Formats: sequence, C-alpha cells, structure tokens
Amino acid sequence: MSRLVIVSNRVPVPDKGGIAPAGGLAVALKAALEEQGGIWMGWSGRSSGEQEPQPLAQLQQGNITYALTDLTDTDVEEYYHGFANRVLWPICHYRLDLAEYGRKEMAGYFRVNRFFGRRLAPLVKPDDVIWVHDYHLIPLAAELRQMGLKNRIGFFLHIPWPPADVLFTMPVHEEIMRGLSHYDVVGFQTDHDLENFAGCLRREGIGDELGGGRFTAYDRIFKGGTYAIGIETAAFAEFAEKASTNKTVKKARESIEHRSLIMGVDRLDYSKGITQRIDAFERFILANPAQQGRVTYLQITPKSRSEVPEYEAMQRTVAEQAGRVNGALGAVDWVPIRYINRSVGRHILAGLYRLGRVGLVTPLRDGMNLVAKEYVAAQDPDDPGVLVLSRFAGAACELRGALLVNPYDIEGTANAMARALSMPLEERKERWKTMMDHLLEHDVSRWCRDFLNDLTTRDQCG
Ligand code: ADQ
Repeated sequence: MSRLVIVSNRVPVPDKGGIAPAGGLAVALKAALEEQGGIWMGWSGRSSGEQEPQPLAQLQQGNITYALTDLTDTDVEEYYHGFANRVLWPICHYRLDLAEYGRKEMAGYFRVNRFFGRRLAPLVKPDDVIWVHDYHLIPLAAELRQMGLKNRIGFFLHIPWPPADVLFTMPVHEEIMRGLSHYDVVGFQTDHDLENFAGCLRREGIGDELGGGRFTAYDRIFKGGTYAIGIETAAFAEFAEKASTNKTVKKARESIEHRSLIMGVDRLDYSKGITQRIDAFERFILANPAQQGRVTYLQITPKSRSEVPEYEAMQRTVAEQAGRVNGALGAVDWVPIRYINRSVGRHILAGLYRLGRVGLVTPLRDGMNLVAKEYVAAQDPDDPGVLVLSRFAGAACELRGALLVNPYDIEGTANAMARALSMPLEERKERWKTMMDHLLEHDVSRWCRDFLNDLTTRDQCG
C-alpha cells in the first residue's frame, strides 16, 4: 500500500502523551495516516523572525511523521494574513468588498507555496499519494510538478468556490485556476461549488468538462468531484449523551431553569452571520412578547484571526450588539443573550448542543458548517431540538430536516425561531431522524475514504 502524505496549513500535532487535538477532521485523517503510514506536513504556527527557518522539525508517532516548518515574519504577513485571509477567504465567501489585493501579498503566497514544496519534496517517495488541504496551498501541486514529482496529488477545498464573476475580480485568478489543474483530483464540498468551478473554466475558455467528472485545462486532465465533509457522528452522539453528567453542562442546565435554550456556536468570522442572527433574535422577541423571560440565546464564539483588523472590529461590534439587545430587552431576572468569547472542550460542547431546543446556524456563506452536523448528532432521539440552518451553508444540501432560512432575511429567520420553538414532538423527531440517518451514513471516515479512493483509482483522473 502506498504511503499517504497530507499537507495542510496547520497540523494537529499530538502532545507529549501522544494525544492529538480533538476534531473530526484530525481524527479521520490521522486514522487514514495510521492505516497507510505517512507524513503530515505544514506550518508550525511559529515565526523565525526574519531568519531563514530551521530545517523541518520532524516528530515520529507510530508510523506517522509530523513535519513542521516555521515561516519568517514576512511570510506569515504576506502569505497567511495577507493573501490567504485577506484575499482568498473573502473572495471565496463572495465578499468582494473585503478583499484587499496587494502585489506583495500575492507574491508572498506563491513564494511560501514554493518553499513548502522544496521542503516537502525530499521526503516524498515515488509511489506516495499526496493530499493537499485548503485555500492556503492551491499552488503546491504546480510547485511539486515543477520539481519533477509525478505522484498522485489531490486537493480538497474546505470553503466555498465562487462563481466566475466573483473569482475573476482577483488579479491572479488565472494562476489560481492553473494551480488547481496540476492536481489529479480537485474536491469541493457541494455540487454548487463544483458547478461554479466548471463555470470559471468555461468562461474564459481555460478548460472544459469531459464528462464523468473529468475536466481538462492547461493541457492536463483531472477529476473534479463533490465530497461533502462529515463529522464522527456516532462518537459525537455518544459524547453528548455522556456529557449530561458533566459539571459544566449540569451548571448550564440549572442556570437555564425553565427557559428554552437557543444555541449558536461559531468561530468569530464575518462569514458566520452572527450580527444578522442577533438582529433576528431581537426581532423574534419583539414579535413574540410572550417569549420574554422564557428563552435564552447562548452564543459561543471563540476569537479567531484577531491580528486581522476586520476581525478585531467584528469582535467589538458583536459584543456591543449583544450588550445593546440585553440592555433593551432584558429584565432584572433575565439576560436574553449570553455571549461567550471562549473555546469549549468537545465533550462539553456536545452536552451544550443537546440542551439547545434550537440550533441556530445561519452563516451568510459557508463551505459546509460542521456545527450544524454536530448539533444534530448531539440531540436526544426521544426529544430532539430543531436545526435552523442557512440555505447558504454547504450543509443545507444534505440536512433536509432543518428549517432552512435566508440569513439576510431577518424577519424570516425570526419566524423560523418561533416555528422551531413551537414545533410538535412528532415533527421534531421525524425531521431529526432523516438528518441523523444521513449523518451516520455519511460520516467523516466515509468522506476520507471516498476522496482517497478517487485519488488512487487512476482511471478516475488523467
Ligand atoms: P470553520 O469555518 O472553522 O471550518 P465549521 O465547519 O463550523 O467552520 O467548524 C468549526 C469547528 O470548530 C466545529 O467542529 C466546532 O465544533 C468547532 N468550534 C466552534 N466554536 C467552538 C467553540 N466555542 N469551542 C470549541 N469548538 C468550537 C472550515 C470551513 C467550513 C467547513 C470546515 C470543514 O469554513 O465551511 O465545514 O472547514 O471542512
């Protein structure tokens, strides 16, 4: 069996006791690596200042080698904060207004990908299969091909792929499209993303579809496919059930008392639609005065990318907005919104999801959204809560039992909250079961297997 080489911007390195950071993606990819043996390479998250980074730090755990490199301050600024997070992230989330192009940042992005390629190439054996993850590393295959590597190389994009009119506002869109053509399999979260990608190829005559999921562009043939990422459904459901005795979960349950809990859990990011969601909650309370004092909205939002000015500003905006709504609607014995800026352990999170009568997942645009899937997996089968889900999350293509909303329509989202809170038990159970059956069958291990099968089956691709 050939070895597997995974490359991602950050690597979930196990601690000294061999425990890897939790999370479905890390668990599934680690399992695949353990089965086949291999390497997981990426950025250490550290800077070497302006010094050339030391050689790769390698950590062996069983038959997995974790290979990490530092980056210089300039690299971190231009590649990571610059092009990846201030250009590709907003563009892929349809936010042209937030994209800040700069020639320096673009050059830094391609330079760091070349640097990753140079550090990785000496570790790769001829029959290794390479799987590259996410928007930070699109040009990596092209760099490896340039160095003569003929291995099977696959790419999976965790975030949405935008339509041509959006992508082509980026001055280097051609280089990005060309970069993708050097993979053997390019994977997206949804059919809609894949269609957008095909549209980008067609629009400027860059390439075309050959049928059977095969594409041609820049004299290469490759497979383009949809691989909706899942979670470790069965394990997550078990965490949630067991968490009912957890101290923090118990305290949360007692503090809610007789009230219904609406749960929101997101990284702090403009794509997640948190401010629109708070507006919708306010609208819901104003339109349903009988709910005053009878419902609590818990929003758990760890800070992310706080070095980027837009994220810092967003942190202030959300906190002020939650404060304003609490000031306007709250009572001496009722705080309508509890807003927490902290990360929570996965077991506790699972227990909190289970307490939620409503799971409110309303991103303006999201590749998949694992929170939606985790919320469903965590529910009590005899008394499940209701998922209110944005139609612009990739998960909406699969979770048919959710109440789908347009997060830009504040009144519509408020109405969905009211409907979710009054939904009869039989309907809740029916909707939940449809979603849970799907999630059990399409879990993260299956996602991993499906992608790797396509990548290693030669006639799938060029
Ligand atoms: P993200 O944008 O990070 O992922 P998401 O899919 O929701 O979004 O995953 C977030 C993860 O972080 C979930 O597993 C969640 O449990 C965890 N999390 C969030 N808040 C937390 C908190 N307060 N404490 C602890 N854990 C918390 C990107 C794409 C998504 C895509 C995923 C996977 O943007 O669209 O679904 O990758 O492909």
